[in-house]
Amino acid sequence: MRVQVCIIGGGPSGLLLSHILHRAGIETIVLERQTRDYVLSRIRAGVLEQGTVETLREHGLGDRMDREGFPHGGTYVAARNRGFRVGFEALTGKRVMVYGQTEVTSDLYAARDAAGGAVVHEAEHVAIHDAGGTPHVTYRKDGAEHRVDCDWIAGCDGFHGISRKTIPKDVLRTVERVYPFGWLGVLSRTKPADDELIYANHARGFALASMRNERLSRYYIQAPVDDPLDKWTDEAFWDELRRRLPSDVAEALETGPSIEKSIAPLRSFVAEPMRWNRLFLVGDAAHIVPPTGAKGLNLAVSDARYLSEALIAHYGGDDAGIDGYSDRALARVWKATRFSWWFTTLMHRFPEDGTFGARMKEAEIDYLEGSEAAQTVMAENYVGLPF
Ligand code: RFL
Ligand code: PHB
Repeated sequence: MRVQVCIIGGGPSGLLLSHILHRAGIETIVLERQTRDYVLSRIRAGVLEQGTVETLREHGLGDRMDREGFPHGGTYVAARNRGFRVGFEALTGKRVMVYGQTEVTSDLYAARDAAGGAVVHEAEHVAIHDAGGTPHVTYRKDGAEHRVDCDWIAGCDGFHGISRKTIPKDVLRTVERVYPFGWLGVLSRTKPADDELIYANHARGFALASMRNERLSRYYIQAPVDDPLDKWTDEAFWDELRRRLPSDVAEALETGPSIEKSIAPLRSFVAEPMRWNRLFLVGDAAHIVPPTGAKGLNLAVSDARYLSEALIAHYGGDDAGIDGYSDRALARVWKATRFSWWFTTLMHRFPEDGTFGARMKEAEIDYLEGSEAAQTVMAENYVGLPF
C-alpha cells in the first residue's frame, strides 16, 4: 500500500499526528506493535498543560476531557512536614488539566475509528528502509509480510522503538542522565489526599500525591529502581508514603488495595537532530524527561503539533516547516528538560547529597515559598511554555 505519512507507534504522539493530518486530508497509517488493550492499560501521565488541552480541543478531542477532567489552578510543594501552594492561575493566568494519558489515548483511538483511520495493531518486525531515498516500511502481521510506501516516516515509537536506532551513529547526537533512583507508583480506588497535587521533599525520599478522579488516586514514592516489587506490599507502600507526606495529610490519607503497582526508572535523554532525511522523530522516541513536572506527554503533543503543521505546509507547497521542525521542537524540548531536571533535583534525595546538599534543597524550597518571582518561574514552566 501507499500513504503520504507512515507513522510508527500508536501511543499518544502517533495517534494525535495521524488524527491532525487526517483532518487536513493527508493519508497516514499507524503501525503499533502492541494490542490496543495493552496500550490502554499502561498507566502513565496524569497532567496536561494548557497548550495540550487547547491542542486537543482545537482538533475535536476535548469533549470528554472537558466533562471528566479536573482543571487545577495550582499545586502544593511540601518539605519539613509542611506545605505551601504555588498558584499557577494567579501567577500566569493558566491552569493545567488532570486527565489521564489512558483517557487521552482512548479518545484518540475513538476519533481514529470514527474517521476510518488505519491503525494496525500487533505489527511485528517493523523496519524502516531507504529513509534517505525512496522511503518504505515493512512489517509482519499474522505471519504475512507487508510493505508501506510513503513520502515521510514519523517515528512515534517511544524510547525503546526502532526509529531512532535507524539514524546513523555519526548523524545522531545523544545526551543522557540516568538518575540513581526510580518511582514506585500505585493506583488505588481511594479518595485523593487533597484537591490538588502534593510534591513532597523528605529526608527518606520524594513523594507525590496525585489523582485521576474523586475516587481514583495515584501516588509515587522515590525508591531504588531494582527493588523487587514484592518487597512493596500495599501496607509497606502506604506506611512509607505516610512518613513522607506532611503529617496532617498523612493522618487523613485514605488507603486501600492497589490496582496497579510498578517501578519506573528516571532519566533525562535528548537525541538530536529530530529529523534525518525523510524520517522524523516525535515524542519519547527523541527525548525522555523524569516525570517530576509532568512534561513527557506534553512534549509528545507539542512535537506532534509542530510536525503536523510542517507536513500540512509541505503539502501546500512550503517546506520551511519541514526544514525547521527539528530546531523548533528541540528549543521547547531543552527547556522542558531543564525544568524537569531542576524540579527532580530539588525534590529528591540523591546518594551524594549529604547534609549540605539536603540543607540547600530545603533552603531553596523555603525560598520558593517566600518568593513570588521564584514561584512565577516554576508556575510558568509547569503550565507549559508557549508553542
Ligand atoms: P509512547 O507512549 O511510549 O508510545 C510509543 C508507542 O510505540 C510503540 N512501539 C512500536 N510500535 C511498532 N514497532 C515498534 N518497533 C515499536 N516500538 C514501540 C509502543 O508500543 C507504544 O505504543 O510514546 P509517545 O507517544 O511519544 O508518548 C510519550 C508519553 O507516553 C510519555 O512521555 C509520558 O507517559 C511520560 N509521563 C508523563 N508525561 C506527562 O506529560 N505528564 C505526566 O504526568 C507523566 N507522568 C510519565 C508519567 C511516564 C511514566 N512512565 C512509566 C514512563 C509517569 C510515569 C510513571
Ligand atoms: C501522575 O498523576 O501520574 C503524575 C502527576 C504529576 C507528575 C507525574 C505523574 O509530575
